[in-house]
Amino acid sequence: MRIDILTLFPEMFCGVFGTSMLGRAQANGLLDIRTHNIRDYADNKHRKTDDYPFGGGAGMVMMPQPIFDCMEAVQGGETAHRILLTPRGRLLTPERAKELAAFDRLILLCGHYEGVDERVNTIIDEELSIGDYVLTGGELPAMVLVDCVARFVPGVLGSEQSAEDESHSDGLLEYPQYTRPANFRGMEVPEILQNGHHANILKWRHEQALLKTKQMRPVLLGRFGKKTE
Ligand code: 4HQ
Repeated sequence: MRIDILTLFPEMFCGVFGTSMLGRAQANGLLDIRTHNIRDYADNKHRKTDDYPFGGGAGMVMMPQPIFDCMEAVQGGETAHRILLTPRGRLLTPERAKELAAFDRLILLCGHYEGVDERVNTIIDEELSIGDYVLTGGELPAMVLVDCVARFVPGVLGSEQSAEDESHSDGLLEYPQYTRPANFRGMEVPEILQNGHHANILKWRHEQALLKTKQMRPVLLGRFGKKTE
């Protein structure tokens, strides 16, 4: 899968996708992540990319011209699913991330300032938000999206590991995990994990996941149609 990121601040991405799982996925050819500086496409002599909002108001708005030209150059006549990161988009969910992982090409547009000229929406397929808070730009949301989607690209996670096992995939939060030592500063690993049978361990983990979800995110139980008793 190829992912192009259109941004005014490509330096923010330096090193982010080169290490750990995504670094390996890129080395293996599973992922190809490229950043593009929107400013390089500004056709005015000062390479200006933003301007005052029509109608007045605080802040600046990203101009359509550099974004349109950047998008056209990067897309290059191929098909790609084009996403704008914005707090007014639909919330990114694990279900949507899994669907996005099936595209051959994604193009992510990171907005800055007070937002982008509304006409940019004519070259966007989908608006996505990573949460109901406002950040200074769409770069961090783009990184979150890339990471979240990449986990669903076959082969990106380790050998037998799959994104399906993880938190949220069954609608529940993760059960508690332990590693050695069995006793750390007097804190014992639950007996069942040390000596329990596999079926009992699975049952215990499910119960713990339900409990944790009920405590921390009760709304998730309703959303995935889970019973709490
Ligand atoms: N921003 N989820 C403002 C976000 C955001 C979010 C991106 C900040 C767009 C103009 N994006 N710019 N939350 O806060 O996606």
